[in-house]
Amino acid sequence: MSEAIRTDWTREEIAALFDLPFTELVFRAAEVHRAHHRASEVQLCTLLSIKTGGCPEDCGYCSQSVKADSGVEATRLMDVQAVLQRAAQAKDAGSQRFCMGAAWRNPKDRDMPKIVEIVKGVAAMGLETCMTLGMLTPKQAGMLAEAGLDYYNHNIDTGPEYYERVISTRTFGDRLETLDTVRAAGISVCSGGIVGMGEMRADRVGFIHALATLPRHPESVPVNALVPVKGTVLGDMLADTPLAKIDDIEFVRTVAAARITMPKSMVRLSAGRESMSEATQALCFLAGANSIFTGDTLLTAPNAGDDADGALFAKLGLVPLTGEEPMRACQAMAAE
Ligand code: SAM
Ligand code: DTB
Ligand code: SF4
Repeated sequence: MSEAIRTDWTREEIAALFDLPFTELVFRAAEVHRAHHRASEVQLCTLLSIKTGGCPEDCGYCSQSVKADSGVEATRLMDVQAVLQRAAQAKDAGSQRFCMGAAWRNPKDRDMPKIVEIVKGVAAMGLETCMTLGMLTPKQAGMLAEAGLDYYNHNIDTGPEYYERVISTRTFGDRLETLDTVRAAGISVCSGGIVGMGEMRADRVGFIHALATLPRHPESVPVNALVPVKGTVLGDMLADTPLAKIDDIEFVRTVAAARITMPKSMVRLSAGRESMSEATQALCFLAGANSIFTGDTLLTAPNAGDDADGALFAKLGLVPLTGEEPMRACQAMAAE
């Protein structure tokens, strides 16, 4: 089971995983999960939007695009102290990683000193740090690395063929370039995407394929279910064609394919949990998801909330992942 980590997956192989009988697929994913992680442990991450709305990009799913009529108010970049206060609250609530998002196409150089201060402050609290700020220059990535940033989130969102149907202001290639820049700076990569944007299964195969064939797999792979926001292109499309909503079983298949192809990565069950049943979430954990966002809010959209998550964890016998790296945890268990 502890086969070598592969980055040479073919689309045909990944399509064949999706085509497996559901129980066979989930069983295989659960086997891979157990070989590389402690299956009852789930990483808790907290999100904060440090700069909301007014984004010049036209991502069809996003409430923060200037093109969306979503009612999200544009704000300026938060003050360092205000961010640190929210990070402290997240730590008190048991979060391991603090993920900060900005509605930018890319940060401006004049924003960087404040961003650097924020990274240093959050890291000093003993939290893992993650930022998602859009495209980066090598110089900006270097500044983040030097500040001690642990992870950079930059999603490829969907398969390469469907990308231009969702976003026109940048290309799939632009996304890959920033991922390269982040890697080259020595920052760990968080990259995933969104399921349920009206794409076909072949696009979901292409999405997993693109991640699983990167020279190194992203350390974190967020799998979001589209949160349909009124006033966004995709939110409105979904409201008009409810059948386009992703089927729960197909969502779980996508999680399982991510787990099997990227065995060591943390697979994050991300946006969309607030409208997912406990049973679907349980299937996702069985299929290898081992990370979630906690709290009542994602960036602008509602999240499941700590009370619901506490109850779910108790019901399923899940526990928060502690600071120990999953692989080291596995090896320690094997040595016992
Ligand atoms: N502006 C930066 C960027 O796009 O890289 C960072 C923030 S952006 C909001 C982070 C990610 O959130 C997007 O890449 C997308 O995958 C996800 N996201 C945004 N809106 C979403 C929605 N309505 N449903 C699900 N995921 C969403
Ligand atoms: C990711 O893949 N999902 C998070 C995080 N990375 C930045 C964001 C989800 C956003 C959901 C919609 C919203 O809150 O506006
Ligand atoms: Fe801007 Fe990011 Fe939203 Fe796209 S996903 S509109 S880049 S904030």
